[in-house]
Amino acid sequence: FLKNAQTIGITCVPFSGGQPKGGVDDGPVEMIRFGLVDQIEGMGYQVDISEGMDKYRTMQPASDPAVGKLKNARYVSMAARRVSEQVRAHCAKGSLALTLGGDHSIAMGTLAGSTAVYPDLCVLWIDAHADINTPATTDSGNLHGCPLSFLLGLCEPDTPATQVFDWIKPCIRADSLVYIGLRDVDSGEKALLRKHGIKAFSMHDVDRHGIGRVVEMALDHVNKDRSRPVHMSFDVDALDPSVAPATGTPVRGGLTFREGHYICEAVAETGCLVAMDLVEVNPALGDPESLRQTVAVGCSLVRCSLGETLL
Ligand code: EXY
Ligand code: MN
Ligand code: MN
Ligand code: MN
Repeated sequence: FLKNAQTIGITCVPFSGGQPKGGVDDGPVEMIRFGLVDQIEGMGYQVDISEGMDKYRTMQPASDPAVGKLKNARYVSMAARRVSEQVRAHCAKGSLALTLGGDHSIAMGTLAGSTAVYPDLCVLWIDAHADINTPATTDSGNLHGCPLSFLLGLCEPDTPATQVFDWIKPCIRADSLVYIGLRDVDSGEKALLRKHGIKAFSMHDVDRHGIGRVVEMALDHVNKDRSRPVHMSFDVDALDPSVAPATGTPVRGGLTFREGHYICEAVAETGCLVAMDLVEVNPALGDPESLRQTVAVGCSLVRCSLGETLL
């Protein structure tokens, strides 16, 4: 693959069906309103924006009864499928696929799309949460807590849930995934991480080793020679709520402003980034200043991942 893409293919996904709180569907438009496209163009990139973002709002089925415990399963599946097509098209053109969410269930689509073009890519999942519940282990039934179980092929086979998501084929190997930022992981998720030997750097590890060493260890685990394409899925709730307050499932004790940016800078330095998700910005939560701060930090993380702060 070609390192350092010169075109950024943006997919806006105004979608909130993977969790119960309204407003996260307005994340993309707020980041665009903040000037993200001009900022990216100002860095010298071409920008190519997917058409028809409003379709995500209108594709909700009239009836979507629970599938086992899963809520809005048909809606999530349809939206993610469309995301996968848009991300796949950007990657196929050699553009870096940047997806603005929306809740994290849309990563079923972003990773299905990116891996269709780059089957050998590795995944950095930056999050307070592990998002690896299966249809059986989830307590909440919220699909933003589940995308990785579908992508890794960990779901219990031949259930109604696997039928609704039958278009998702396992596309990520357990040893090609690494987490940074975890601090709120369900017991069923911990068992899955252990069972499949998935590498995870929690906030405890960040405290212990420092962010520089953690990112180096994470990249060494999945991308020793810095030669594989990288998909970074960045959930803004990985950051401490004092830095990114406007998000649906905040957890205290998160990454500082600099730690979050350091991760993005180190990824930019590899030149290997082919896809990035920036998700879970919810402009409806909190006061106007919380909103401005969270949108601004989301845009800043994107720019840093594209090399803004490299000298
Ligand atoms: N583990 C919890 C659940 O499955 O409901 C919380 C998940 C929150 C997921 C946020 C998006 O990262
Ligand atoms: Mn809205
Ligand atoms: Mn998440
Ligand atoms: Mn999260």
